[in-house]
Amino acid sequence: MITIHGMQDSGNCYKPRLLMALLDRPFRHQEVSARDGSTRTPEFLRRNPSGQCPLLDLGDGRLLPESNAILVYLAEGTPFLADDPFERAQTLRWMFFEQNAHEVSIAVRRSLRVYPERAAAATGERMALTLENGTRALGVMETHLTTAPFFGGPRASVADIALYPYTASAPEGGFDLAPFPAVQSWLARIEALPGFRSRDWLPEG
Ligand SMILES: N[C@@H](CCC(=O)N[C@@H](CS)C(=O)NCC(=O)O)C(=O)O
Repeated sequence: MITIHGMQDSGNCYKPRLLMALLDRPFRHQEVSARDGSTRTPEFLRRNPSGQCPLLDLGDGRLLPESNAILVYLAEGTPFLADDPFERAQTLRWMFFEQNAHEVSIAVRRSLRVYPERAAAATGERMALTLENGTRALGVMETHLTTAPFFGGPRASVADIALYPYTASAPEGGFDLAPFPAVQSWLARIEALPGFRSRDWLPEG
């Protein structure tokens, strides 16, 4: 049985959980957290030297960190990852965008606002820069979504699953989604997918 080691309220950790729910596949969730030190134990660092979650444990000794790598692995052979090389590359393009331009501003600004232990790092300069960069990333998404219903292809793909969590929680980071109506419609399309679960959902058992 697959185990996903993750923090329940982390968007990066929500991504593989959401894909497994959409695929209706069984898995276990193992809670780990930067706040209780469980991502810094020698045992966890042996399994993932970056000390970060999510961490996919295939149960046969194989381990895979990095949320978007986990999505690509789990989606192989499913409608969430195209076989066509160009469509697959478009999917990866948006997943790289998510890590390079979106997560680093939108998720970071949310964490600076939401987690008290990060308050000291929430300088005025940093808050202004993440707001500017995150708003620009939302604008790039809005432009794309005025011509296409999803990222990476004509149907929902792992690019959409990579982009969904921190876009949905962007208001927690102080981002106003009102100027981005196409992004709001896309969020609603993802939430209407069969099997969709919200971030607070965990598998039973
Ligand atoms: N690029 C990584 C980022 C992972 C990441 O930042 N994880 C955070 C939770 S959202 C974490 O593990 N923080 C704990 C720590 O750094 O100690 C991914 O997409 O998986």
